[in-house]
Amino acid sequence: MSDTIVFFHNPMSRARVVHWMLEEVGAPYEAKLLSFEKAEHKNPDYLAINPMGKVPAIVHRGVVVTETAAILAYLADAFPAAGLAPALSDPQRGTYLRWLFFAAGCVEPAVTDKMFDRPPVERKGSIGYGSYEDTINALEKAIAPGPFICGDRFTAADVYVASLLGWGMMTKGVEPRPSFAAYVKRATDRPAYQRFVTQGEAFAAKLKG
Ligand SMILES: N[C@@H](CCC(=O)N[C@@H](CS)C(=O)NCC(=O)O)C(=O)O
Repeated sequence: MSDTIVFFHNPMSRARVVHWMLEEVGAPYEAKLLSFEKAEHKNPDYLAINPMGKVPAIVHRGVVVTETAAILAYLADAFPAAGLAPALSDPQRGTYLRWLFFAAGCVEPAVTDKMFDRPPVERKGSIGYGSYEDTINALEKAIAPGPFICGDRFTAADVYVASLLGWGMMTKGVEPRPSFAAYVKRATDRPAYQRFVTQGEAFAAKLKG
């Protein structure tokens, strides 16, 4: 069985987060580009991989992983030499998992609800993220000690949180607080991010044909 990671990708999507992560990990991968215009993500072959018909997805050692945060956690654990997750015995693992899950379960829906102008729900006690303001303020506290979520150590949680904040500030879904801008800059100054940007442009050009 091949050890190469097969990565189902569209460079104008959330799959960008996984692309950056793959560059951080440094393991061999093959990107399969899916055109949204041609609805290639709704082809039966791809629906057999992800019945949601959404990207990203990866297949590694015969197993499918979908959901951006799950893929990040999987890759960090599958390739420990990259040092992108605290070990099981490291108490920092709790902090790492906490904010990785918070990003997927709270930050993402809070920011997308705001971007798409979905009205705030009165019963915030029943909503997982409570309110946009509470979510963003909690995230700001998490990154405040810095430089990264687990202190000096850059992890997969930073790949996700910095991606969400960078995208959120670019699309005006997140206000550009100075602490967010500084954190995103620290995370994206990394060589792996720069490789991801260069390759992403090439992928986008290839899809355009
Ligand atoms: N919960 C998924 C969301 C993935 C997702 O929404 N992907 C979008 C692109 S950003 C997609 O594939 N949309 C195409 C469609 O649904 O037709 C994750 O976190 O990976």
